[in-house]
Amino acid sequence: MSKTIRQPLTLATPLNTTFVGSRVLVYEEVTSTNDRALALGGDGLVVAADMQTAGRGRHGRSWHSEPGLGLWFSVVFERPLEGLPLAAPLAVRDVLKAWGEAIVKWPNDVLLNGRKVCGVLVESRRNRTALGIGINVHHTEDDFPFELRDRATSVEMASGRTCDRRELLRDVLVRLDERVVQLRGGGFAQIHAEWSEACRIVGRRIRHEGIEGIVQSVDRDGALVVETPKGRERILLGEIIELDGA
Ligand code: BTX
Repeated sequence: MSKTIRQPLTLATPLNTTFVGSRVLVYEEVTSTNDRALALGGDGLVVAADMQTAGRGRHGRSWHSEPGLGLWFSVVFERPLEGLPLAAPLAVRDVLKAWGEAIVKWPNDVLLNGRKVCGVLVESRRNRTALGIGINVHHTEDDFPFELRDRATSVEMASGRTCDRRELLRDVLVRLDERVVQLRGGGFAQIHAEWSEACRIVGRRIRHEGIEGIVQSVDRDGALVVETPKGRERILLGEIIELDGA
């Protein structure tokens, strides 16, 4: 059983948010904050942990969660919320702009100065959804496993400045709340357009599992609609290789 509440991650000031952060629980150790969030439930609940023993990414990949060095947290939503996987990276990007060149990489990574600093994982069980966000904060290059060193970064590595995880968590939760208010208020189309623009993928030539073509648009689910010599293809999952600039 994991122990609760470790001081460094508690939130110093009230969030004054509408939905996100109705409760905030900080654990020393969990398997995955998404697991804990889905088990506990409660709209707006935030579950954060200093350490995840089985942090995960998309499609069964693992998420490297070095203890104490990043923000590993999840937010619970008790009703389906279309657009959440698009809104979350926009919120993180908007906060990380203050720390370097922050961009959204399709489908929902955030890069800082060209390297992955954040990953987003949305998982649902019945009507309950957990939005999991991982942000590397205090890492130096040596804190990443060898295979990630040329692709990953942290907020402090990219900016060369010291970052307070509690302040960063608060900033992200506040931005996320604004996006959730927007989505719940019928703002899906606006968020979709903004995310589509942010990914800078439309017009690019890409390759994905033998398919090569030009991205025409991104649909409501975030899938790429690609014009290929054999007709239109839809790519929702997996890694893509960008072959040229827009
Ligand atoms: P993803 O599948 O896009 O990214 C996973 C891939 O990213 C890995 O295969 C690896 O190549 C790379 N990677 C792993 N760890 C890191 C890291 N720390 N920094 C940069 N690159 C890395 C992205 O999935 C979704 C990640 C969500 C993580 C959060 S943490 C809180 C919540 N709980 C949980 O178990 N997952 C989410």
